[in-house]
Amino acid sequence: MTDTAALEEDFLRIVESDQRIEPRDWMPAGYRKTLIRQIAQHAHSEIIGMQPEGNWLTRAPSLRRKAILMAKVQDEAGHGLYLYSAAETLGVDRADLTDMLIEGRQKYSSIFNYPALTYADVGVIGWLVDGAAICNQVPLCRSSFGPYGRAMIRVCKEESFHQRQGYELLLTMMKGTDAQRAMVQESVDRWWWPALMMFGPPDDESPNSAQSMEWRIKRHTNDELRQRFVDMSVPQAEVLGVTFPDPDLRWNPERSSYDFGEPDWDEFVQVVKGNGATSIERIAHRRAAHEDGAWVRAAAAAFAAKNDRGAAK
Ligand code: FAQ
Repeated sequence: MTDTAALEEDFLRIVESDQRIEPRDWMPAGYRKTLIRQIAQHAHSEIIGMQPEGNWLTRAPSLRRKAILMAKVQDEAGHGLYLYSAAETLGVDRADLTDMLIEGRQKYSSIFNYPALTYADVGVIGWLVDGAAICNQVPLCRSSFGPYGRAMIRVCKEESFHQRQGYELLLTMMKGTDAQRAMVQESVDRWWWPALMMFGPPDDESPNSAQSMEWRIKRHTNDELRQRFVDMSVPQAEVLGVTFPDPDLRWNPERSSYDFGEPDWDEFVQVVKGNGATSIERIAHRRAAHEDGAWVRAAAAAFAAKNDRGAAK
């Protein structure tokens, strides 16, 4: 057996016995590449994902709502930072990842290419977008790569709070006026299908799933998680008093699950290609924030260099 074959066998033994691969362990080049792609895309999503709700911070209807929203948006920044740190353990530099994002060479979640048009969107993003994120990310806590799985544990705890604050906001609005109830329903109508698309393309069109499942980076397929999300969301919608814009949504007693319609996959492809309603604006905003922050990075680097010189004396 060659050295590489022995290393690969050892790697697979660790993965298949549900132990963790750590940054200094040997790993196949494809495993490293897939993780960098997925973790970077995930980190970018958290950072770009601050924008739709961040847009409402100055217009929150009360101090309480503002404090909650500010905490949530700051949490998303934190998630981005844990994830960039996890990616860095694989030998990439977060500055390069940021460059790839703002040059359009790396993706971020399709969901953040839709605008947040009303205050109900803040609640619906918490309920459905964070809800979908949790559904996808709880299994990632058991991802085979140690730093990613451990980052996910904390992220999921915080996402649970995000989901609850969104649902609580919507419950409050649904107890309000007819105009508030109509605003919630209109928002649900716009976000439902994009939320289903967050889970990625259908399994038979998902080029990465099979290998990522074998490596236990992903623990469930895109369609399995999409189904789990639908099953979890329908009873929540009933309690809230809203409906989902899908005439094919109905309980299937044989499967003990809900049947549901097909998302518009052409729209998904267009959004992922950068043709979403807010795609240009999101990247322009991220680029401007990055450029505006250049002085902070320069100051931090100068401070670190000064400390290094002090330590060397
Ligand atoms: N958007 O072969 P697959 C959040 C790409 S949560 C854009 O199935 P994979 C919290 C995919 O990268 C949102 N691109 O890929 C929050 C691949 O690209 P390639 C972020 C998508 O990786 C809430 C190609 O399509 N969560 O931010 C999408 O096996 C509220 C083929 O797809 C994560 O990133 C999409 N929706 O499965 C923040 C979770 N779906 O190969 C603020 C971690 C697929 O051309 C406010 N990621 N693509 O480069 C994952 O679990 C997986 O990467 C999937 C995709 C499931 C997203």
